[in-house]
Amino acid sequence: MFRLLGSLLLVTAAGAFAGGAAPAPRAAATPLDRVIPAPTSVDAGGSPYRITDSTRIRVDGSREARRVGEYLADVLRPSTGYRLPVTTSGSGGIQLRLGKGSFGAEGYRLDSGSKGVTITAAGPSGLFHGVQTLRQLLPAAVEKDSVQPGPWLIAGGTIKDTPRYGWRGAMLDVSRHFFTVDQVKRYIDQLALYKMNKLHLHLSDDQGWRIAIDSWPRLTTYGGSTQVGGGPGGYYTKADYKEIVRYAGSRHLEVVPEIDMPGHTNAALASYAELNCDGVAPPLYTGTEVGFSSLCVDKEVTYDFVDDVVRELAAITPGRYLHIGGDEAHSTSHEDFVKFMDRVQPIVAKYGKTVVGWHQLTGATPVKGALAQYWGLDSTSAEEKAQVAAAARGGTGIVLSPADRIYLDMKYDANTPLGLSWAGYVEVQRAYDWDPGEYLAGVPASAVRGVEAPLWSETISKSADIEYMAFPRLAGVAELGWSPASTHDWGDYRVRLAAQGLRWDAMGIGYYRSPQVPWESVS
Ligand code: TNX
Repeated sequence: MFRLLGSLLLVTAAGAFAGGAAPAPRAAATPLDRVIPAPTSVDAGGSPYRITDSTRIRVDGSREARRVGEYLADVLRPSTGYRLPVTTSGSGGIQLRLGKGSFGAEGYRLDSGSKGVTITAAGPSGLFHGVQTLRQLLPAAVEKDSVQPGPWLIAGGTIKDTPRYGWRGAMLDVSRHFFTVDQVKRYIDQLALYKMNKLHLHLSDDQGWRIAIDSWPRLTTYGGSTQVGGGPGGYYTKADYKEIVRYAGSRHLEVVPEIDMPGHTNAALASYAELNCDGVAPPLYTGTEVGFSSLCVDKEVTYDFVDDVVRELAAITPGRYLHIGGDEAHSTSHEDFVKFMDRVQPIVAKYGKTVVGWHQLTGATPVKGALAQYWGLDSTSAEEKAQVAAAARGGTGIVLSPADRIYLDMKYDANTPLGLSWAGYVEVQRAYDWDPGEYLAGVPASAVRGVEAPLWSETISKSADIEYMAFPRLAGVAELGWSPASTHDWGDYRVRLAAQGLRWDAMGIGYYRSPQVPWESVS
């Protein structure tokens, strides 16, 4: 079981002063094992490191390490007020090194002592994740955007850390309500704090088509012109989308774009009459019903359309995956659904991408290498679960998004002003307290690729809404995706989570103050 070091570790900063100037104040350094997601191993001890106005961020010669160094400097400069130059020369201070070790592609090692803090990783993603750990070891005030008094202490010891899963995702529904590039970037920054590495964008649904497709321009100019409740909607130009992809990449997240098919397509059907079986375009839709729309499975134009959309989207997506939806196709017969998926999956492969679908894809024939995203509940039928498990045993990878655990649009309780409750209320403990490795009976552990927290936006229309629903649950999802099962312990987690509240306060994130968490108040 994961054990906390106990109460705050009191350390004296005096030993950290090489120059031995004024006596340093006594201050609390955050224990190394207070981090979320819980690291794989923590070996606390030794003197702390103190960041001062003479601290430098030292990187090796690589461009990637320098980029991570600049990112760290951008995080630390506003609140410390220090210059923190990023340099390739000298020793001591904060060092970011690419090197050999058993870290995996995303893991890292952090060593802290009186002379400095060194983060070592095999690749830039590992350095970046190590930097997120370093951030959490500093006082919460480090997250403020004005100069704070410090002192800026990092407890001594070593952290070795490698993620449990390669898929640690969050989905944002930009269709039901549109979110601007800046709003998406804000969420990306928040996801990066917890070492999440996938941003799944739900780019099309009945209420709006949000990504420009040059060969079918009315998808956005008309199909993107509204949203739930009848607001103005919006869409991403290709340049906007590329900017989201670039920004996500700079935070080591891969964008997974979704075009939901064959259902959830009213915005497309309204934009082009020929996509409808009867040749008649329905009106735009601004309600919140699901399951009433379907592309016309028997028309060839449908596959020309899908080919164009997938080709253009794949061309601006450097990531490996393309999500084709497939959920709630209630107005498509089973036979048609299978026919449709048999035609569409090879199109995704043709443009070099790996298919991801909602788990209804397992009711058709997932192509080799496909991933199915499970969004069922405890109460989902044994038959449906067995179908997913059989696909998993046949080689389909599973990403877990159980709706009654990690749907971020579910209300916390009856008083939550936002969100839905069709999957029940999801309080913080319920979102955290389950094991992805053992969640679905009959699914081999090796088939589980990770976890993803969807945020559907029927009731969500601004950043403050996103944040209230995501925090604190998102941190728990991140821990499920990153930390070894052996660290999983609600009693410890809630204490670590409580400390995060101060960071969210410092960042201006308005989170849900769950009564299940012993929040710390500002000191
Ligand atoms: C189900 S989950 C949906 C979405 C809704 C969501 C609301 C899934 C694959 N489909 O269309 O927005 O519930 O919670």
